[in-house]
Amino acid sequence: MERIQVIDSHTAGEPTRVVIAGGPEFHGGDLFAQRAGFSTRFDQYRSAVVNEPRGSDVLVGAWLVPASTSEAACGVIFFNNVGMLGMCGHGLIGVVATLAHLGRIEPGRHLFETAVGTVAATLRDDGRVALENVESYRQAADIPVPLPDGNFVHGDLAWGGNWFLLVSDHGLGVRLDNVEALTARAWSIRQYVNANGYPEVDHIELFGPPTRPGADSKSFVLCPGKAYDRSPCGTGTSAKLACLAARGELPPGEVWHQESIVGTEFEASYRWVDESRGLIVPTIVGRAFITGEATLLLDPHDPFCHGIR
Ligand code: PYC
Repeated sequence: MERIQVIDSHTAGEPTRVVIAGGPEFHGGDLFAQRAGFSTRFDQYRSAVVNEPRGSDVLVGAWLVPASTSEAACGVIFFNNVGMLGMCGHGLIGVVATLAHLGRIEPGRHLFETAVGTVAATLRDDGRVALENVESYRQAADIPVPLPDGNFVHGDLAWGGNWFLLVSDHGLGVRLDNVEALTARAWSIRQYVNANGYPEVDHIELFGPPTRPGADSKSFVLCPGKAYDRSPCGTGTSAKLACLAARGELPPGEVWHQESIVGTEFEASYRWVDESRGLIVPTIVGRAFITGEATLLLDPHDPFCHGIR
């Protein structure tokens, strides 16, 4: 019987399962290479940790691995029900809350290495975390996307640690009771852009007017495995900031309140890295709550030892 120790949390409603012990050994080095090694050699552990019967489609996993430098608290490999992620904003906030829960970090600024770059997270005394994400940018604006009914929507393509297509003219209510229609629309948009020159787009964001007092916008974010993000999505909000910055619709330093489909919120702002190239560093502020401490048991006789894939 193999044992894997995990800490579960949620950030603004979106769950994260952090693997703190057990499973394959990682020997450090560049995080992109460590993620590639995990993906090619140990994908069954990804599935065992996040997929049913131990997990669910919405669960994001975060495997703590050695960092390549001593300046970083650790390296983190993020993954979901269908594969690897680049960065994960809600997940990183979950990692910080987990390490604080374990007494491994104190309030203050900490660095974390991910497969797409090093990020900084400041744990505040009140438990909130301010995440300085990887450099983000808008790659293309107003890409026309035909819908099955013959109408068109338009999307901005942006990088925020994962690739997003951001769509506002989708015509649907961004409400929890409309999740099926939002999922179908986002999935058809994703299939079109992936088949027509943008195979890298992994997440789709549909925006609408906010319902929460003080919020600037509400979003529905569809993840690569067809689950929707319960949080406003840290990397997605970073992509949103890059688009707002590129359009001149949000000055650096001003706070953007991004509401999620379940009514939770991230506070987001940015600073320019290179205005001429539209490069920003986003800061996302949110909070995670610990929901469980568990040991996963991997019984080799169990037909679903490595999850239902
Ligand atoms: O918060 O960046 C995020 C994220 C990505 C996928 C799910 N959450």
